[in-house]
Amino acid sequence: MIPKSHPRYESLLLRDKMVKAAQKGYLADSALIAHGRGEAFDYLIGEKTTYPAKRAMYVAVAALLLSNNPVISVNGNATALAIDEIIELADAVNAKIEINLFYRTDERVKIITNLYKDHGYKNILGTLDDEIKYINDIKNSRATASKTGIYTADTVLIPLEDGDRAEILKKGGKNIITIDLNPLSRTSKMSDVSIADNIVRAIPFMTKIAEDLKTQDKAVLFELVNEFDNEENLKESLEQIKVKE
Ligand code: PTJ
Repeated sequence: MIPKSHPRYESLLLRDKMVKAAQKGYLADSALIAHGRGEAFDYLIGEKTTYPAKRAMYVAVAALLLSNNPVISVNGNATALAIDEIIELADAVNAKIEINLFYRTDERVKIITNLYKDHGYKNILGTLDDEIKYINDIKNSRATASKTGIYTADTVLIPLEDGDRAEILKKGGKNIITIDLNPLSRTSKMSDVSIADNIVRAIPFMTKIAEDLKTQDKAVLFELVNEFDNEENLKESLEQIKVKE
């Protein structure tokens, strides 16, 4: 039991979620290392959502709302930290949710599938009984793509991942959005819209933005997307990292 008065309460709560998820057997062995890297970046931005991250979130939500087949790709870490919030966002922007794991095993896919179902989300994709295709140029387990999900998606939201998938999916004509605390990660650099924020803050904020943007004219959403410069925004995100005593 973590006392609420602890100065690092929020951070300890997230660690606890990760430890419990590891005990349930659905995290990758290196998931806690990835979490630690995220923690370090979060610490350096003051554990707050920055202005460039907010700007990227508005653009990301606009892009999701403008898409015909948007998909949220989920791995072990994203599920452990924000399963309910991911389901809410999917509902808000009418996106599908698909399991995509770097360290894919049938056992992990089974546990994660059941978790989404237990949390009220029945149509999870990327499962053992889904029709799975493989993206040619991805040479690891992240190549899996559900026929009705990532394979045919026009926009894919990829939280918490550093690798070559974003670049390859983008080359395949998809619009790629990432949530990654590390603005220097390969995935952040290769994506169309990169949100340098903690997934636990970003996803609920995006759901709120969706409620607002849904009432706007489509022209407003197009303007948001068209005026955005990801490279410039990433530079600003990097400037938020302040090392001070
Ligand atoms: O479940 P699997 O098998 O797909 O494996 C998942 C991990 C996360 C282990 C795997 O994708 C991996 O090794 O990822 P990386 O290459 O460590 O990249 C994870 C990225 O997420 C890093 O750039 C971290 O900075 C970032 N990150 C970690 N925690 C958070 C985060 N970004 C946002 N919110 C976080 N809470």
